[in-house]
Amino acid sequence: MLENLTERFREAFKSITGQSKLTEDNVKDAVRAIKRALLEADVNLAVAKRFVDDVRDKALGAEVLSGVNPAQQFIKIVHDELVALMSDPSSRDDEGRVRINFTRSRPTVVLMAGLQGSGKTTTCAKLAALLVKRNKVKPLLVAADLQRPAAVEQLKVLGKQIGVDVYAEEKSTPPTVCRNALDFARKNANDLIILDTAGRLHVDEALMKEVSEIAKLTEPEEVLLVCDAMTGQDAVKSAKAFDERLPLTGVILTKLDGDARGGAALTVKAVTGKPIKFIGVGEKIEQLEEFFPDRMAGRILGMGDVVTLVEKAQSVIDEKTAVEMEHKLLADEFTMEDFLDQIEAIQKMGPIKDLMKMIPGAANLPMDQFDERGIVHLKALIQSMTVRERRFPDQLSNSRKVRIAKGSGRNVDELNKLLKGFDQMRKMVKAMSQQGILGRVAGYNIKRKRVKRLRNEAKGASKGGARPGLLGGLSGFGGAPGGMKQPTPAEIEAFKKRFKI
Ligand SMILES: Nc1nc2c(ncn2[C@@H]2O[C@H](COP(=O)(O)OP(=O)(O)OP(=O)(O)O)[C@@H](O)[C@H]2O)c(=O)[nH]1
Ligand SMILES: [Mg+2]
Repeated sequence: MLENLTERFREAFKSITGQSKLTEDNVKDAVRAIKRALLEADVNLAVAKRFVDDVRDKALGAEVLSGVNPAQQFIKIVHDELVALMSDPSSRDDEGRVRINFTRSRPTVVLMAGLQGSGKTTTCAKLAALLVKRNKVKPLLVAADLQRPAAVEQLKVLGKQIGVDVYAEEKSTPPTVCRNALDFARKNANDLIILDTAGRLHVDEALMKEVSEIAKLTEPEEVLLVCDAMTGQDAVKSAKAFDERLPLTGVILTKLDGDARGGAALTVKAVTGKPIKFIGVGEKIEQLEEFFPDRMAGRILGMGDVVTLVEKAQSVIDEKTAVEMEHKLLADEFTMEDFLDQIEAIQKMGPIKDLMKMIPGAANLPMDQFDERGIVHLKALIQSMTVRERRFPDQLSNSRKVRIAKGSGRNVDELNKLLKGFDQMRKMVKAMSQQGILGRVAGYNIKRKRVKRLRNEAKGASKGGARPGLLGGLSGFGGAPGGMKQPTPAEIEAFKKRFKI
């Protein structure tokens, strides 16, 4: 889904990666690449232009955050602009979920409209199934497409499949079917009716007349336009045409699973002012999802759940621990025990591979090297060392190495690799901390004075033998964008569930 767009954005960020600052020049290059990416995605010119102008202004006006590198800061700006492009707060409830305008005075009416083959009939059934689950409603599907001979039968089959009643009439007209369906729904105790209407190859007068007549007659609470994402700008154009004739309340974008470019997803809201409410991501009944602009932006940028990762990291590492570690490293007191602590803390955050996936660009990493078994082996080796050996791993004799390897069920080669890796890591982290980067890596904007105070406190703590739970253990995982909102309790719960914490 949206692979091409993701790839183009990745390329656009290249000109900023590794730069020390966002400057007029490097921002210009990145912005030009983003514009190209959007145009290739079939985003219309006006929308693309406005988008990159906004990104440029924000990037150049952004204050330098010491907790974030320029590429991350830039990605965050693009992410937020993408979200803004696709969002419509008025179509969301208090929890940020898609709002359906249910009424209590009569069965709620949802009218589905759209071009031929866009996925109306399938989506009627998908939506009914989704709302049964989400809102505990009792829907009725209405066969108001009398254009195509097999349409009624298709809806009946789908209704049967999901256990939802279907209302159909023989030798009738669509407006009559819909009006009678309302009466039937009242008697049948249905609190929701979904009208499946006919489609045409192109927007034409006969089609528009028929659906607007149905809309006038049934006064639907929701008029949803079903659009095929794969048709890009044509989908957007048809949305505009329908919007002029029907009181649209939202769009359902189907076949996003087959859409590599993403132009319709990006521009429907900007061009028509109507929000995407649901997306179709496959042919199966359950493959209809509520649309969340922030998740979509994350998908498009290929940054997975980096925002969640950063929030999670912030909740695990506190500022004080980061500074304590910096002190320990500078004083050469970083031991294998601290290393073990780090490994354990990272493990607590969830399966390593899942965590890796949340890191931008992680798709390019050799995932196999981050498996759980490897970590278990490392732990076994460290655990079979004595406390002294853990503190002074560089002083291990050969016979001690053999003993440690045996005790852990591993071999000396593996132990040597661990020792070498540990030594390299210590050197690398020490070099970083001497440049004062460590605090930044952990994602904190630690003010100089504060560092001094914390450092003094840390000195006392490490003398007393206190050990930090976790080094800015995510060093190299990237820092937290500044000003990141704190996760809500519900988000934390969802995250815990996802990573089985
Ligand atoms: N891959 C994929 N296929 C979909 C999706 N939604 C619908 N389809 C397929 O698109 C085709 C057309 O779907 P229909 O529901 O019959 O479309 P329609 O708009 O009712 O068509 P008409 O009634 O002829 O106007 C079917 O083969 C569906 O399975 C989706 O989200 N992903
Ligand atoms: Mg149909």
